[in-house]
Amino acid sequence: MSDRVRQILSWYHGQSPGVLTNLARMLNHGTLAGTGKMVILPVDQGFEHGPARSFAPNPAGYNPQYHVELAVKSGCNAYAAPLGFLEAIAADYAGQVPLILKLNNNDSLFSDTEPCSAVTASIDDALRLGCAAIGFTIYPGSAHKNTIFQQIRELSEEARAVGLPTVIWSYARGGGLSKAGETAIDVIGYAAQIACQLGAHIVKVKPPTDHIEQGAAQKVYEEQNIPIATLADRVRHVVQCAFDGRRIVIFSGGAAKGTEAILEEISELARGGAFGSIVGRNAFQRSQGDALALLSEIMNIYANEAA
Ligand code: FBP
Repeated sequence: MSDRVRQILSWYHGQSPGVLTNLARMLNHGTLAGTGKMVILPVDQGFEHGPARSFAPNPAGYNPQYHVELAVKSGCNAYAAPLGFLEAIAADYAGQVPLILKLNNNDSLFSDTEPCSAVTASIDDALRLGCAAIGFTIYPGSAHKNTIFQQIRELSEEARAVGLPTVIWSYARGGGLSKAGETAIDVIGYAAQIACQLGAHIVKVKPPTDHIEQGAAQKVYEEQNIPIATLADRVRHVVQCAFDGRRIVIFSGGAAKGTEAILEEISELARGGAFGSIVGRNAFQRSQGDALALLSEIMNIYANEAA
């Protein structure tokens, strides 16, 4: 057990041995094992965006086995997916990579400005599949936020009781927020804080921009001179919003973009103190060779930052 992993686990003081063991399982797996950094492969886009939008750019990805192979070969800390994808591979790949079962999902067939994902799997499913954690998306800002918050309260309570940590995808979204506001620095910091307050052990947010959405927040950012000029500044602030860095905060990859752009972004995330990245489309929409090369470069950036 490295000093860094020991230190991170100490921030989760009071959690059950099962939760701590599963957090350690993820932190100690793969290329970044022991560094305190994580790279996770999430493949729920087939459900969230539809199969063609997700897998046509690299048709090998229609096959559930492709993604777990990618996660194993690249040395990801964990692989996250909905029930169907995990059921298709969990037995054949048992013990090869920690799994995170996405317990709720939303689809794009009904476009709702006030999103609310459906609960699509259970804690029993996560245990049966040998998962190291549950995953859950919350939409702070949605008119359905109270229902969503109550759902995760119940599910994470159940998960804790059986020693499973909770990973919260915290995506602010809803009629009261502008499109730019969804990734505004004040909103992303707020989304990270809400996830932590809901008991997330790992928080996932989008990289923040320097836009400030809320008038009341704008005043404070200006008066207190909170640095938000660079992405690294903003990431530092988001990590501070997550219990002053005492919760693992990782950042999503977003729509597919060029290798240089993504590596530049990852360098800034790492400089700002991100604990890692959760990169879906930018990984599985490339050929396997290109994805392995990209994930290896991403992991190198985090490893160098940790060293
Ligand atoms: P990507 O790296 O492909 O952006 O994946 C991260 C992720 O959180 C997925 O788990 C999820 O399907 C997707 O982003 C949601 O994206 P959005 O709701 O913004 O379209």
